[in-house]
Amino acid sequence: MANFTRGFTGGARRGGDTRLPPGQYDTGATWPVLTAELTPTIDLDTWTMTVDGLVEKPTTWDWRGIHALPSSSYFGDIHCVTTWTKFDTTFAGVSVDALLEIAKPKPEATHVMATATTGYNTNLPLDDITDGKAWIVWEFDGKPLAPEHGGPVRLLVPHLYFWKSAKWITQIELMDHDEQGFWERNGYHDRGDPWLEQRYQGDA
Ligand SMILES: Nc1nc2c(c(=O)[nH]1)N[C@H]1C(S)=C(S)[C@@H](COP(=O)(O)O)O[C@H]1N2
Ligand SMILES: [Mo]
Repeated sequence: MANFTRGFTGGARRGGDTRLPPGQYDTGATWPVLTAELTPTIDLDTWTMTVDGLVEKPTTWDWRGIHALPSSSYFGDIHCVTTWTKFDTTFAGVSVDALLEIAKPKPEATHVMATATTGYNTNLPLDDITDGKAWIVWEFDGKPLAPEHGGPVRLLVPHLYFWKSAKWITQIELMDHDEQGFWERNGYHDRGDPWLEQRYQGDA
């Protein structure tokens, strides 16, 4: 019988509980797919990403244009409100900061709505997608992001529950107020910090 230590086996917790937010479990090597709508087929020749609303310069990037921006990657964990956490993910794309540097949010902008080509949307405080906390990504583990995981391009906001990371994102609209997106209207929290366990409306 193999002699093993709990904590060093696949699927077991690593690094004790310190990396696992309250109420979460380690999903190990698997990456569950959670999609409310059908996975869309997206043509890279016509794909665009727009930042508009309360900005000085509403801007739309095409596939070439967004790849011309400085690349940026994320290495770390992701947390879904359905209680799985995936450790040590690697995503690559561009930082949302790079897009905002060009579009220039107006001073009155406080929140954003991130919208997918499918109509799925989710709201975020502007502060949660600035200063190196959010990315527009097209690679996972060095390979093109799979369609079921939001490929060709999704939003990644890893410090919040993963429903904030809109798959197939095409628009970030800057607003001077908060407005609820798809899951928020259906009872999920407006912010969704996994460390504060902000799962549902009414949670701290
Ligand atoms: N467009 C879109 N984005 C979405 C969702 C969705 O249903 N549609 N689900 C959200 C939820 S609840 C989670 S947990 C993650 C799941 O991403 P994954 O399927 O790549 O694990 O995407 C988020 N982004
Ligand atoms: Mo989720």
